[in-house]
Formats: sequence, structure tokens, C-alpha cells
Amino acid sequence: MRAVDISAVKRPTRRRATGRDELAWWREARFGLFIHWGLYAIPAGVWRGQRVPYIGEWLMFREKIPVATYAPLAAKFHPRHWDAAAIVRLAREAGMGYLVVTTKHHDGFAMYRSTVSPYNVVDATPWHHDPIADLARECRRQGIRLCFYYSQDLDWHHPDGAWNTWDYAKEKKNPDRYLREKVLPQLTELLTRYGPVGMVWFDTPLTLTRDQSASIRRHVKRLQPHCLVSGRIGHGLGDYSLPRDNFLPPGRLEGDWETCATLNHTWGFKKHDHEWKSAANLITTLVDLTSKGSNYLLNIGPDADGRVPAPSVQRLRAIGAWLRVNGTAIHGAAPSPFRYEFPWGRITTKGRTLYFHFFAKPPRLFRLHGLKTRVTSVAALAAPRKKFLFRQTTAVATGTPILALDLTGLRFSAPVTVVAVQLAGPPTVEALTLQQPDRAITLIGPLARVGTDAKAATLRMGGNGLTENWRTTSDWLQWRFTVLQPGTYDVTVVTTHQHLEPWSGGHTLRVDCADRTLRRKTTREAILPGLRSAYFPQIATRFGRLVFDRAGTFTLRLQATRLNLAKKNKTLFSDGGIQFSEIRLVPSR
Ligand code: FHN
Repeated sequence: MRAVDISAVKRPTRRRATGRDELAWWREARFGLFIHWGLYAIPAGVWRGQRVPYIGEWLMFREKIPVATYAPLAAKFHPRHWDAAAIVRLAREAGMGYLVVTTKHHDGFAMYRSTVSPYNVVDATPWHHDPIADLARECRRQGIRLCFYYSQDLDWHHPDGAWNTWDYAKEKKNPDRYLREKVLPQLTELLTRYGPVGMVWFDTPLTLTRDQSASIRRHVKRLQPHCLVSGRIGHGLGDYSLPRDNFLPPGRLEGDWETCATLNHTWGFKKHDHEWKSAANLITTLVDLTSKGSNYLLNIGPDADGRVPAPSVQRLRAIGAWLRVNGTAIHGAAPSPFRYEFPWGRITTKGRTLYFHFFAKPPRLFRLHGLKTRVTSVAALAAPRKKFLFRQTTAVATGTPILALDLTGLRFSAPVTVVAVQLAGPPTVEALTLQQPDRAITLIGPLARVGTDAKAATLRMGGNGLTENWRTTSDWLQWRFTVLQPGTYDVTVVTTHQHLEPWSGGHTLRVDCADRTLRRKTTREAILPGLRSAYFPQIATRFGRLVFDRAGTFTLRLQATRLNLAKKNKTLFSDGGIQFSEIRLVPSR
């Protein structure tokens, strides 16, 4: 079978109005700890002496291990180094506000004391101990919200659970019986025995009907009305949305989102996965996601002895050290008022304060285009007493507001230095994409107008900021944007794909702008550097040049003239069409 990433939510969550703001604590936290721990930590990615590719907790599925062979792993589970207090302390030290632990993953094994099924950590292991009870106690004691991961659809142990077809014939499966016999009663246990639960983090809604997802949601809310339900309950019925695993959106997202991500490449412990992301990468990612309106749920996978891998501990502590200085720009922060990213860093907001997060030492005279609100003072978060000079002017040709900061004496501290910009009122900015001082212009999908030459467009912008269902040559994307510096610009179209799935390329696209038409086939000319490319390679195709003969507002339209809709590009989660990310306009040399 082709490796697929099974993290997609087919439909983004619709926000519903409730009397009280159930998401307030979750928005305040912005950063949470994910814990994947289960029997899969014993083989740790190795089966019958062979390294098994893909994520560790999928080993049973990858190797099609019969239940009769996999279940006896439980007899070996006796984690001598399990220390719930230390793990919760680690989450606190990292500056996290909540913790989501796997109570039952796809292998069907309950990591808590369950009377519904003897296949659980207390009854089936020599340890006879409930680690979820430990975590519940420690979360209460240390002030971290306790949340439960629960695999509501895939279950490779229960005969009626989804996707174990090597032990149990698909035709004989009765999914309703699985829900009735296992999912709902186990949720009752989880939501009645451990005190208040912040959220049930459901996952991989691959076979559930809308009614089934709805009945699970109702069940949770009946037992704990304030408990949140993750977007992966399916059918848009969650309290917030999730993009795919490790996905970083091209621009600001609308609504409430959470990206869950790994520290190396696996969720459940794998002894051979040593590709740890650097602390700088993780801090930058936290900033990036906060600026785009997404929480960051970052995973650890304890080993079979209960130990958290040392590289995970080091990295979480490094993030915590950064947050102790800069946390006010993250915790409870709202996204950037600008919907696109900047090459120099990101912006987060709190009330009348904008936080400029610099990813490298900024020039002494730093400029930003498009902020309309009056600035009242500017200081670094790390040294708030020193105030920097600033000036606000207007570009004559376009009326664009320009903010200039004199950052003389700013001490840059890697990886991200934060400068707080106080405003006289709530931030307002130019709505159109604007050329910034680096002179590049990036047109992202979420800022495009979707149009069509036919009656109705089938193309739409997915909630995650990538295009969906681009299946006809009648549909197009169109932007209006402001150029400040006339000149010749190189045009690059960037498309993407989940790195384990096929890239849908070879489409002929046409760019119309400034009295020119450029036409090219999307080919893989380069992968753009940057955080986003790690799991979703940003594939660049050069489209030629445009000339802007004046400063002002222009329109650019992108349309396909020939689509290459190959069947092989369709996966469980991709319709096989173009996953458009952005167009970059960069001054020609
Ligand atoms: O299949 C699971 C995977 O094992 C892991 O739990 C991740 C975490 O988001 N969720 C599913 C894949 O997206």
C-alpha cells in the first residue's frame, strides 16, 4: 500500500455560537503537549528484526500484525521510569497550557483502567497501573488542562473497528456495534472518572457517517458540557479545525485552528528516529502558527519504560526559556492583522499592542508598509525600558502608510526577538496585499477572489489556505495588490503536496497581469527553502516576467488552460487537483 498521511479532516469545522466562550482557555494557551504512548513503544519501530517505515504507532497496521500476535505485547509493558509529575512539569516549563494524551490509539489498547474491555493497561499488563489517573492528578496539581486523545473510528483490535481487515472480514463489520460496545462506554469512563476534561481529541474520521460523528459529539457534551471536541470528530462537527499533521498554512486562517506536530518524524516512540527539529525551528513555528491564528500541539513519544527522549526534553525546555521572556506575545495573543507573512518575521496582536517577531537581526531602520493605526511607543520585550524612535509617513503615489522604526541599540537574541509596538487604538491595516520594503510581493490563496467563466466555480479555497477541487479550466483566482516600486518582476507559481503523496503537476497555467500573459506548465524546478517545505514541499515553477510601469494597484488572474488530472494523484485526502500555495513576484536582477 502507498504510504498516506491519514491526518486530513475532510471538512473544516463550522463555528457555532454558544453562550459562553468555551474556547477561551484554549486560545489563551496557544501551546499544548501531545503525548503518544502505548504498546507500540515496545517494538519502537522494529518488527522481526526489520526497521518498519512510517510512524511508530502504525506498526501493527503496516505489518498487518494479527491481534493474537500484537496483543501479547501487553505482557511486556512495565514502564519503570514513568513519572507523570515530571511530564506535567515539563509541559509547564515549556510554557504549555494543556496536555492531550492517547487514552486509546488505533491499536485499540486502552491506556487507562477500563471495565469495557480487558484490553487495557491495568488488566492486561504486569504493571497493573493507570497512568491517566496519574496525569489527571498532576494536571490538577500543576494547573495544566487535561485532554484525552481517543481514536473513535480506527480500531484494529475490535472486530467491528475500522481498517483491520487481515483479522476481520470487512463485510462482517458492524460499525454501530463498535460505537455502542466500545467507543461510547469508554468515553463515559473517561469523562466520569478523571474530573473535568478540557477536550476529547478525536482523530482520523475515515469511515464514520455524519450521524455517528454527531452521536459521539452529543455523548461527550452530555457528560461534560464544557469539554471541547477536536475538529477530527469528522463532518465539520468539532469545536475548532485542524489542518493535516505538521502543516503550516501560507497565511492567516479564519476561525480557530490547531496544528499538531512532531518533534522528530514519529508520534509513538521509534528507536531509530533521530531527526529532531531544532529548538530554533520549533520556536519559529510557534510564532508562525500564533501569527496565523493556530494553536500548536507538539508531541512527545515516551519509550516503553516511560522515559521521555532526552532530545525532546531539551527542546521543550528551550522553548520554555524563550517563552519566559516573550510569552506575552504568544499566550492569549491574536493573529496578525496582516493576512500574509513577512520575510523578516511575523506579527501577533494583543489589544492595542502589536508584537513584531524578528527572525534575524533587523536593519537599524526597519520599515513596515500598511499599518494605519497611530503608534505611541516601541520597545523590545526583553528590555522594555529602552524606547525606540519611530515615524509614520505616507507614500505619495499610493497613499500607503509607512511605519519606520529606528532600532538603534536593539539587541538581537536568536532565534526570535520580539519588539512590542503600542498603538493608539485597535490595529487596522491595508486590506490589499502590499509590496513591503524587501520589494517582493506574495499573493497567497486565501487572499484571492475565486471566480469562474462558467455558471458556478467548482474550485474553492480550503479552510487551510490551499485550493481544493481545481478541476476545470473555467475557474480562476484573482488578486488585487499594490505595487510601490515600478520595475520588472520575476513571477514564480508555488504549488505543494503532502510529502508522502504524489504531487499534482504538469498543469498548464496562465497568468494575466499588467497587459501581459504568461503561460507555463507547472514543473518541479525548485523546492523553496523554509519551514513549510519540510512536510509540504513548496514547489516553484518560474513563469517569466511582468513589468509594472507605475506605482499603484494591479490585478493578476491565474487560470488553468490545460489540467493534468491523473488518477494516480488522487488519494484518500487529495482530489488530485492543483494544490496552489502562492505566487511570488520578485524584482528581476
Ligand atoms: O493516525 C494518526 C497518527 O497515528 C497520529 O495519532 C496523528 C496525530 O495527529 N493522527 C493520525 C494521523 O493524522
